[in-house]
Amino acid sequence: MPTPVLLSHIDHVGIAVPNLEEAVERYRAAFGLEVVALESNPAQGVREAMLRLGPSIPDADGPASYVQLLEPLGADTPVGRFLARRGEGLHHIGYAVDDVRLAMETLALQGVRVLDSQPRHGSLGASIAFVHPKDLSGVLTELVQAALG
Ligand code: V0V
Ligand code: CO
Repeated sequence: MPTPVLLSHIDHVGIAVPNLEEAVERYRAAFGLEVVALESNPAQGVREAMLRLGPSIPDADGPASYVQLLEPLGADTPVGRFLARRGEGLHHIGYAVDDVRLAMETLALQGVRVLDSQPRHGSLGASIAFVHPKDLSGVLTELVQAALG
């Protein structure tokens, strides 16, 4: 059976940075982007800012997408290790899915390594799961099911 289309659009690009406030200011100055959410996620080891692109009226012209700036909460975290190894830069791509559990199961059946056994809590109330970069052409990939409403 062919795989159903699982990804609807790019929800966010995650960028690893050593200093969140400096990065927010740089993106604000460069592009005029504004922070719509600033959150700490201890389970993921990050403090992060979501900067919204696209329509100023959400959903008027399609779904919004975001730049997600990520500062590690410590050296021994995914983003902390990434910064030490590679320096700041593109860390992951988050794709919007309608059903994160269906996407996780569909990938697992193909032997693609889904890093989470259950959906986890993500920014803006989303349910998220990560997929190993080595199984997707070197790109750490996040499945994002947006919060309802
Ligand atoms: C590591 N590698 C990467 C990578 N991080 N490749 C591409 N993109 C990345 N971001 C490569 C690394 O170069 C190594 O390849 C190999 O993977 C193992 O690296 P490692 O140093 O052992 O790294 P670890 O221990 O951090 O493990 C890597 C994984 C880990 C991807 C398994 O970072 C992870 O579980 N990440 C998922 C959670 C996460 O990233 N959370 C932060 C974002 P070579 O050199 O051996 O070839 S939180 C978020 O986005 C939220 C909350 C949200 O959107 O709502
Ligand atoms: Co993310």
